[in-house]
Amino acid sequence: MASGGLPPVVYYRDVESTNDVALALASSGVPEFTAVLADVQQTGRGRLGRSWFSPAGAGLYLSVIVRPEGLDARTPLITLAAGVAVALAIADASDLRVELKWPNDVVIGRPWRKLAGILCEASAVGTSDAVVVVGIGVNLLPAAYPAELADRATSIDRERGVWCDRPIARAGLVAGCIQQLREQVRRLRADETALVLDRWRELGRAGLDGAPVQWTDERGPCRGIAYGLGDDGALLVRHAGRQDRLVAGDVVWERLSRV
Ligand code: BT5
Repeated sequence: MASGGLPPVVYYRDVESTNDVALALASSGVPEFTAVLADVQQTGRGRLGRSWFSPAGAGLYLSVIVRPEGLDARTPLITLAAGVAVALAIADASDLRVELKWPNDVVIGRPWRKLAGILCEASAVGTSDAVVVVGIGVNLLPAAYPAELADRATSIDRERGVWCDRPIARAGLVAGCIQQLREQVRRLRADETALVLDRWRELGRAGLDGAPVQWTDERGPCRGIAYGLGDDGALLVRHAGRQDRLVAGDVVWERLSRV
């Protein structure tokens, strides 16, 4: 189906992972921002080999094809741009006050609960067929989360609570995510990267403004203070009297996320 001038959205009822379908589709030459949408995923995945709980009908499982042509060194910023896009699309569709947790989880409340996660996967890097698939999982309706997620995950409809007289408009949110992603990637291409990063800083300010954090790197477990987002997308932290840049991995916010 195509709507409102958007590239095609290919719909499946049941898939292993929408990212796999999109990666396969990308090699067939479909236009940029072609998307794959499913009702349920059997093996939805997160980063670092983790899984994404994807129950039937309760979430949005969407993968969008981005062609990094013209982005060059800005290609890694697609992951932050995707966080901005999904946070803005959710806020627009639901009026919820969502926030970003580095690098691109969409979270809400105190302590943070995760409303949406994003997994960017690249293929054919360095060739003219290079592609980045932006996989977006958004929890729409309350679901029977596995025990380890019960107090860390939430859904749009749960957060809207009494204000919610009808379920979130799924098609509108799909279109919003794709349009916002297209806009944020356009900004990266047009050398308006600062606009994307400043939007990220606004949405993520609670976690940047002197927030105590923990992470693990080659030196072992570390503690520090997060104080900003670098222009290359790194999380800036003060640690043991010096300044560090975290470029990947997991960070725990001591006062904001559940440790
Ligand atoms: C992510 O990974 O947050 C990326 C999730 C991307 C999912 C989409 S769905 C469409 C596309 N197709 C796919 O196969 N994947 C993408 P990460 O930051 O590693 O977070 C994963 C962790 O989030 C898990 O280990 C759980 O702790 C938690 N989690 C799993 N399912 C969740 C859910 N439905 N809601 C909230 N948290 C969840």
